[in-house]
Amino acid sequence: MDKPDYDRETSALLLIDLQPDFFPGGALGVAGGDSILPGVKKLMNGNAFPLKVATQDWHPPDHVSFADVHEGREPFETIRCHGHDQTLWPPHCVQGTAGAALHPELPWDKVDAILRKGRAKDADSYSGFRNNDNPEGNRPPTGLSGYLKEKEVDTIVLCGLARDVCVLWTALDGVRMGFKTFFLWDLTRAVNPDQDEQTYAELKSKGVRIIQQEQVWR
Ligand code: VGL
Ligand code: ZN
Repeated sequence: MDKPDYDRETSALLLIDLQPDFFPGGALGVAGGDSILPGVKKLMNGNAFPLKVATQDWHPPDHVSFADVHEGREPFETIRCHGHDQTLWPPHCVQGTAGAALHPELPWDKVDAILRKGRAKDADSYSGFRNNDNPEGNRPPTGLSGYLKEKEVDTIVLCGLARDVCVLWTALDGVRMGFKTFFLWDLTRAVNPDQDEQTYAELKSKGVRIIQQEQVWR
């Protein structure tokens, strides 16, 4: 398989939402999630990337994305929120709970920075770069883009959960923010695998490059 064309020195590995709540048995468990652990661990322990950054979904107990805070609503329904659609999820990644922790089987000592997102009660944040929205109708940045640029990163390579939600949104924002963006397809899994074809097509059409884990190992 061809190596992707980017400069190792200016690349960063982005580890998206690797938290027990997104793994099988978790509050919002993603089927097949456990199967990405060995490959993710290998990249975390290896030297393919000079910088490694993680995101951590980190919600208050009454977060707007939780179905149970909306009278009569069920998980996976959609509501209107700040003028756009918001999927309602089972409560997950509640600040300070075991399900919200960084996955206990991964080597977190190898990670340079950890960014918590979704902390405000009334706005969701799928992307590591910007909130989904806020009551004023804009998408405030998290600061991750500035951090990476100050570290002279021009290329980001993403893995984690979930393929069709937070990894997808972070990749699309990565392109919008000017990063050469790679998506490690086999080191992600979807909440809704029926969306895979659509996710793949959307990534491609927006300029995200889709690769497999063997392409970065060295
Ligand atoms: C995620 C749904 C809700 C994710 C986070 O990490 O993909 N999905 N919050
Ligand atoms: Zn969430």
